[in-house]
Amino acid sequence: MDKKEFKKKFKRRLAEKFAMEVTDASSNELYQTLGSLMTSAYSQDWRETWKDYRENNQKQSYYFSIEFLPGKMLKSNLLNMGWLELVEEGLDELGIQLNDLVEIEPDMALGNGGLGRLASCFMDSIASCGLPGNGNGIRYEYGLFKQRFVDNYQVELPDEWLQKGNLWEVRKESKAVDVQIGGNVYLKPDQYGKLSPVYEGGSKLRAVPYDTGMVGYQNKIVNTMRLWSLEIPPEEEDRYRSIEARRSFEDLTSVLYPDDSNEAGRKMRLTQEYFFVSAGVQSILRYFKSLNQPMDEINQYAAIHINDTHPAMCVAEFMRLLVDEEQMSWERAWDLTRKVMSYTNHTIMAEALEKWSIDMMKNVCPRIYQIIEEIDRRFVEELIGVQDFDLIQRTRIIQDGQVHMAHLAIIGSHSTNGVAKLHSDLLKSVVLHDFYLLYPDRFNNKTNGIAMRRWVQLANPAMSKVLDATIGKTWRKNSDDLRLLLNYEEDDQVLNALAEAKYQNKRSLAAYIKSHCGIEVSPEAIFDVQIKRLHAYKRQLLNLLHIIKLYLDLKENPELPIEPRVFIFGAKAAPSYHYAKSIIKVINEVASLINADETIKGKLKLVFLENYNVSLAERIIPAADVSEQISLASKEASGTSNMKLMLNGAVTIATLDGANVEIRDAVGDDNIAIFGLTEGEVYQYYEKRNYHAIDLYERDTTIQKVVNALIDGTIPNITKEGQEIFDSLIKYNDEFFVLRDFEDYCAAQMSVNQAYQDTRRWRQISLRNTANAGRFSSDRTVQQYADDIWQIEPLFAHNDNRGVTQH
Ligand code: T68
Repeated sequence: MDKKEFKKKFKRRLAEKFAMEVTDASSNELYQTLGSLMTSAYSQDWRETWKDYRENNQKQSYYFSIEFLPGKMLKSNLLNMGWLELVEEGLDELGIQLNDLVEIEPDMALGNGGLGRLASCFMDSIASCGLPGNGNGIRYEYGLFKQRFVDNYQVELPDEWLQKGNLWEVRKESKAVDVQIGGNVYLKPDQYGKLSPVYEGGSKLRAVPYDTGMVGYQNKIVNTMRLWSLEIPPEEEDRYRSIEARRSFEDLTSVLYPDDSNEAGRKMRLTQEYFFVSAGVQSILRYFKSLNQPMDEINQYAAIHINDTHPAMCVAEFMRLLVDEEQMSWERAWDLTRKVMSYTNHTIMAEALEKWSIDMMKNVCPRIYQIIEEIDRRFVEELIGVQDFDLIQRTRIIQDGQVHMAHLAIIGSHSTNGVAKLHSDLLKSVVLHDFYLLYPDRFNNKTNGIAMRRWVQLANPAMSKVLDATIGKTWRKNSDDLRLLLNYEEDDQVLNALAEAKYQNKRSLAAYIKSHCGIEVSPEAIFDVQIKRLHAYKRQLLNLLHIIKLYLDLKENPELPIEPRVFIFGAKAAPSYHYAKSIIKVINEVASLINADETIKGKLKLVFLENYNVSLAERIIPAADVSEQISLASKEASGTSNMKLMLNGAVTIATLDGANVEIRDAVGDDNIAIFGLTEGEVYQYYEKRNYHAIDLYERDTTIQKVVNALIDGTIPNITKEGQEIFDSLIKYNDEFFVLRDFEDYCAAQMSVNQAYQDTRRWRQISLRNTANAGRFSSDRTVQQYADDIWQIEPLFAHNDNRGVTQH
């Protein structure tokens, strides 16, 4: 399609859909028109991709995730379709700005943070690598809450993302399935003595899939993300006549649980989990049966991936369908189940390791509980006398009245992976050590990655242009080619061009900050960024204490030779996470204090941007000079904002945690500021129990001064919160070693400050960060999953007009 044709089609579609001309239409009408042109253009490829998979009996992977966090899809789809430039120019000629239409689309925010965003990066990469893989999740009516600040406190508002409809989804009524919830199940012998389940009571939920096309990067592949929505089956209408009954039914899948890295342990959450697991597994089996292949070979057609433990019931549901519905023997079914399933662990935080009480599970999915009980019984039976008794007790699925979901996922699958080298090592040596003893071959690492297309090509067109002009365009398909940039580290023209792109991005972020927060920041200052969920282990507090120190130092000596800095935060706290919300309040109050204080001559600014989400990340990341990755070593499984920021040329201040270790390896010690305890040192403290925060406080006058500022009135309006945070450090012994790492962190900050003063050197460091980020592409990650875990292959074109781009 050329520009002329696009404009013609656009005008025609607008007339058909709205009986309007361009000049009369609202941005929303124009957005709907463009979207409808796009979906009709890629649906042909979507249908053909699906047909090709089917006709080739292609093995497919199914990524089960309770969260997906795609953000906006308009530009990403345009880019992947190869339409971006053409549409941008064509619209411009019609007097329409593409970016105005982008604003209309709500962020699709069906996830909390890293875990959901990773799932969406994978969806983009799987399609872009031409791999046959699908997503399976929940179509929440409300996404992650919208964050507002009122009196510097976080308040949460509902995210009604579906209010104006969703362009990209297709409701597939014909593919609906029913999910049985609650009631009683008992086993009854049939005429041959085989036990079959008989269900009594309970209710039936109708699961209706909404499919969204996952458009691959200029390769004609369109995969499917399938999100399940809950409806009342027509035959059950009578039970839901009252408003309350209807509401409590609909509530089941209407909201995303806003707790990241923490289990709420509520019955509704368990229902959500079973709902999308059962619907997804049933639909996989139904598709497989339509292929008329022997059930025994299903592992050659399907790979089911369990993204964290939330979908771990896939193991039991798959067993249920094979044994109860397909009459397969337990042994054969179990063998297949393990071959089909694989599992990724995303955390070592104890409170996030999901467990459900037996009672609750019996209540929500009684048959699944029976099956888990049988898996557990056989697990013990097989190992007793072979393995150490205590080891068996520690690894079994059911313990102390609780079902351990990670145990179910590991025992019922052939692969368990961590998300960065350090994390995978810790799984083997500490967190899942017992399982590593039992199944050493199942453990492996798959370091996370990010969708380069979104995080450079879309988010940072200014830098992309410089890259094209410097190293050619191949990096757009093969991110390893970013390394070619290293040939230019002494080339002042390139260094300046990259710096100019950064400056441009900083100017537009500064404008955003001005219009959204009313705060004036200078694009000449260092933009220092920490963007991630608010959590004690991520240590936003450490960052804040350093800011307070700088502020106090500047108050004492306004001539202090530091580069002007703008500290930028973006973070949501779980609504029930009191401590995290107190940190937000204190950061906001410190911001009010600092930003209004003219005596420090604008050397320091602090901005907490409201409602951090994917779209805001796309604005902040290209403008960042410094990336804060300062979690306590051993706590952050991987992190992914660290990768996005380095890719965009930010210099990282980091602990040796998660993927930071691999970023350090990629760029070398001179191009990153490492500080703080190592994971080994943290474990030593645990073992020896010899950390005493109060000693540090009493000994170190700087720490004293800074920590006291929380309670001595220096910062207004934080009487309660300041005390709470003070107590967490001093009275409750600083669980995340903030004070222990403080001095080292300040030194790292100082070294960054110095490096920035040498402009040329800084630009070189920044270039090296971008140049070495190629390995963190999620194209690489999903290819590793495809090769090592799922054993799926790209579909090769078997007719001429469906060429597949190889990566
Ligand atoms: C994150 N986990 C890890 N969890 O914290 C991060 N948890 O290090 C890693 O990079 C990322 O996963 C991808 O691997 C999460 O984001 C959650 O969001 C979550 C949600 C519900 C329940 C528990």
